[in-house]
Amino acid sequence: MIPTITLNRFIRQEEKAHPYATGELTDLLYSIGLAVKMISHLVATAGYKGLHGYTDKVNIQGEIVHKLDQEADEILMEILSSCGHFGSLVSEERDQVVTTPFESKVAKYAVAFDPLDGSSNIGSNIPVGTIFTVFKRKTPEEPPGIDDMLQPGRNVVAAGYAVYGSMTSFVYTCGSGVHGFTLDPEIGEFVLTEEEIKIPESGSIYSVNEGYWELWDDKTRDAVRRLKESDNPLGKPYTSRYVGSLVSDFDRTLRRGGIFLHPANKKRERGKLRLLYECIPLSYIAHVAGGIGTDGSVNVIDIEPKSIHERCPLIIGSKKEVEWFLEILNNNQ
Ligand code: AHM
Ligand code: MG
Repeated sequence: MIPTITLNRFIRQEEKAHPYATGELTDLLYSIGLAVKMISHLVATAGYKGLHGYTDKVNIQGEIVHKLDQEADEILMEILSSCGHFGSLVSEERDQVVTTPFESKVAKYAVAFDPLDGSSNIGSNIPVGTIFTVFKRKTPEEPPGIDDMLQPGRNVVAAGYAVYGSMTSFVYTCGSGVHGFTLDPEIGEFVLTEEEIKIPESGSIYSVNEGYWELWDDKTRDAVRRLKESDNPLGKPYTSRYVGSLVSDFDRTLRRGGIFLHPANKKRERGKLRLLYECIPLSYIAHVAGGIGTDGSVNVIDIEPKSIHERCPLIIGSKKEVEWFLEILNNNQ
């Protein structure tokens, strides 16, 4: 089969549907696509390039920075800076917001990314990925800054992720449909493989790190226990899958349905995952695909972020399982 629709062609077609589009978002998305191809190559060749170790840095989250985290962050930063359409940028690996000089250009967008999600799995040949969120800057007439980034998921203009696994896939949405692409390494292009992905209404998989069992509250424990028994929407035990790499766990949930959760626990009242570049983009994608992402009380895309590295509990997936889970969490008896 000759691949006829590449990622760039598809992005361009989406742009044409918006008569007032200036091409800046298109260019930004092309750049993310290019950076992701470079990171894919980096991940695939890291073993023999001696990149499977750690740097001597600790990031703002208190995690030791893997060499590949740093390299992936630099690739994204270089490529996005040279394309020039962001005013403010947030990376999991950088303490502060990166801004472009206001005088040089009135850049319209604010971008947040997790350059290499799941990097604790590197070296075990488990899929890792990149996640990104794009907002329009809130006050383009003002110099770029942190306010550009502190926007709820409902304001997202584009969100997506790449998974570097047995194949490299790229999934993104600009709000009208979630679309999936697969990297053809022979021609170096992402090729459209799924248009308008929809999360199944319900699924048969639950996905959670049960090592946190003792730290959960009773309601979370009760809901997870019922997923393993028969007192649940499926009427029989769900199958368990947990990769420990959010992009992979989410990608499976998007395609096969069911529920993924990384809830709050006694040690982490707001969970482990990061709001701006993990929970918001994936919840926005889930929302466009017909699913739900919640923190246990409200939809993640309705949360107003207060800081750039804020954390957020995440319960995400098919409507049926997520709504059922919420009923148990919010049942006062
Ligand atoms: P990272 O962005 O620093 O790699 O951390 C986030 C990762 C997610 O990919 C994954 O869902 C989660 O941490 C796994 O956490 P745990 O090992 O506590 O279950
Ligand atoms: Mg991550």
